[in-house]
Amino acid sequence: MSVQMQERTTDEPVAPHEPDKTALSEDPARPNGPARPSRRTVATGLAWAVPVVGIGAAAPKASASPCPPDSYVMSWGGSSTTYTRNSSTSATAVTDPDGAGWMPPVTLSIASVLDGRMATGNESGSQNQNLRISSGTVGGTSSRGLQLEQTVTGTRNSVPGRSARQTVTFSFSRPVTGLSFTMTDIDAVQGDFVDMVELSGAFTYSYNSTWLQGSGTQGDPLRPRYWGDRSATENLGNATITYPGTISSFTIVYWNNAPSFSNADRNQIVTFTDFSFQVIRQDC
Ligand SMILES: [Ca+2]
Ligand SMILES: [Ca+2]
Ligand SMILES: [Ca+2]
Repeated sequence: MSVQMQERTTDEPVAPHEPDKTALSEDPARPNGPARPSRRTVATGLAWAVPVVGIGAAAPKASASPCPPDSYVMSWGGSSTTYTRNSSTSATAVTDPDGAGWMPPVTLSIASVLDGRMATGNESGSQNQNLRISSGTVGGTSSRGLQLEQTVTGTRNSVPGRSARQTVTFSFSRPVTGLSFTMTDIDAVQGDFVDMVELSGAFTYSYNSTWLQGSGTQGDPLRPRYWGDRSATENLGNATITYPGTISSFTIVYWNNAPSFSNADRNQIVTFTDFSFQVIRQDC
């Protein structure tokens, strides 16, 4: 019989609690080893209030233009953005800050591809929040969230690791500069899931290094340091991502690094806060 323990959706208010501080394995190359504290965990244990800031790759400078930048916010659930979920693997968002004014709308196309033993939604099929906007705010922020929800499928006798994954491509209709957003709810529950997040391209990241680790690359994904289910009111699973250069698209790879499975529903969730960015026209 399946235990109905699920990763809480962001719609579900949960009272804050003292987080469990049982450490996960720090080495992504040895994902299935026993959870253990590491020297680095101890060394950074005092850095509660100091976010770690790193650079995923060398960032190009924004292209020169005589035009002042136009600022946009793709606001999940906000009136300035029209969001359409076509399916659990396809969505479109359109934002136009000044409506009929001279700033042109920007369209964001979102497309998910599933590999291996990975499906969208939860394992029992009773819920599917993938590419759905949360009804409430996420990660202790004032923003509603664009959610990814997925589950490993098949036998519980083996863990698929990264061979089961969701790859989400975000494509903008115009090149955007300085794209920034926060990912929330990067967490882990024993026997169930360990959120692993990789991003493409040249970005910087910032998070509370007491709770999160990694640089967001394939070899060193963003991931939690400790077991514990972060709720919608907590910011301990938050990582802020910024693409300082000009990009037209980026990709997220999301997978489950649980070292073993219990009978829990193996769904896992991460969310994105509003996307803020600039468009630099070349024709003013
Ligand atoms: Ca306009
Ligand atoms: Ca959670
Ligand atoms: Ca999560």
